[in-house]
Amino acid sequence: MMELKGKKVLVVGLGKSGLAAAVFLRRQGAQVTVSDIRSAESLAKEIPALLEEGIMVEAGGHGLLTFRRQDLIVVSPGVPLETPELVQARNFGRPVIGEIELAARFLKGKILAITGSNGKTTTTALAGEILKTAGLPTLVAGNIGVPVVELIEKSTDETWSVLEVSSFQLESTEQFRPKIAVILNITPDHLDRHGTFENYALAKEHILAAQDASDFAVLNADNPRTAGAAAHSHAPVFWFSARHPVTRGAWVEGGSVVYRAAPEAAAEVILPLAKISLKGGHNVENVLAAACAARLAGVEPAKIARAIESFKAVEHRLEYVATINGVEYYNDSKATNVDATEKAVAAFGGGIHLILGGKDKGAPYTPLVPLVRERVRAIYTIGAAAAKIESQLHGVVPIHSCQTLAKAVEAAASAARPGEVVVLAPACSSFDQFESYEQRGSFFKQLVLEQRDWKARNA
Ligand code: UMA
Repeated sequence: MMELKGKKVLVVGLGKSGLAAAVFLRRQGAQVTVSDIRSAESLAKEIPALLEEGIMVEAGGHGLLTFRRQDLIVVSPGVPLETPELVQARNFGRPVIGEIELAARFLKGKILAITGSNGKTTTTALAGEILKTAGLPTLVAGNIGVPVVELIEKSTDETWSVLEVSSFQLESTEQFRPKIAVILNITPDHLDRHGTFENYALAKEHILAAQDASDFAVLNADNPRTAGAAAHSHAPVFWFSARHPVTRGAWVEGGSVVYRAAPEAAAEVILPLAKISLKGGHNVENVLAAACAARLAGVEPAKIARAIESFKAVEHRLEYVATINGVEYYNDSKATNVDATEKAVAAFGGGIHLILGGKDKGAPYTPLVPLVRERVRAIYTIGAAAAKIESQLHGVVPIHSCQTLAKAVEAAASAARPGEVVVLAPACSSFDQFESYEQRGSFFKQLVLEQRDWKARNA
């Protein structure tokens, strides 16, 4: 544990993570300053409470001198490490760590950490539910929406902290050492921040860096990049696969999820696939990963099965919204990259009216072509990425240029026939038109429910 009393600490970014880190550091006796590029007016809600706690605030930009004068700098996940003021501070020998790393230095108990390009929120929530069902003292946090720093005071030596961790958060870890580290899959995402796929993949694989032989790595045997990560693991590797048996770990056999702890051990049945209420083949992978991690945490198969059976989709992740005139509506606003959209499309047999677009993240949309041709009736584009999507998917299926989500829902609702589905799985982030994917998803749901009311009135 590091000594913070009297230390000058700068927190960069005043979102959820920065706020939680600043308050924690202040309570440890540090002299805390927070720096944010947003203006003082837009931080008007946060500033008075911070000043009251004795925390200084620099708003409207990052000052080179502010950064240079610190003993420690704690960065929010959304702030790129290549930000010039951070680069300069590092050149001056100032230690720079992320909010997760700060938390890791104080958190008690064991960590089950989950990363991946897709499925990490669902798998984190599910693993948390399984551990809770088994009666283990469990806290759930991280990229799922709760800064890990907030767990410090609640954690004891018995606690399992089940954490969703993103590439942004893993980029700046040093001592963050999960007892169980899960990498679900690695496919291109966030290239606008990490520059190359290699850098992005390395950030994710950093989840394994501080582990040792007493820990466990849980890796996806079906994803080429995660399978390759085994070579860097200091911890014994357990596998999960939706396609074939694994030497140790979880897989699908005879229509059931099964597990074995060692190559010579008999496979134990955890539950039949038919009892999983989550939709889509990708969720089978999430279930396999969560079940494998939970077995490694010592949970009995029957308790794992009970938690999985009663687990419903997390909001904005292929979430069922409504059925209107025989058309089902699904909100997958969290599908913020091409791979997630492929999984959403693959979850339905056909007749899909697909809403795509938002802020482009630098990866091509062409990998969608085969599935779109096979299962999608029409595409409705929105947001800044519309032109790129339209040119890359041109001629595959009809594309309607809608600009806004409201127009897209209206157009899809009037085109869809009974038995078909309307899916928001945009393959892009939301920041061109919305504050977050949550806001986009909630707005979609509101639009769908308005359609339902309108159609009911006019029936
Ligand atoms: N800011 C600066 N300087 C910069 C950039 C940003 O001052 O150069 C400021 C912004 O003005 C803003 C603050 O930083 O005031 C925002 O910080 P943040 O983006 O780190 O946001 P938080 O509210 O702290 O939320 C973060 C995660 N956000 C990101 O990684 C972008 C949340 O994940 C996470 O839930 C939360 O910490 C708690 O752990 C969100 C996310 O979009 C859901 N994650 C990405 C994803 O899932 O794809 C990785």
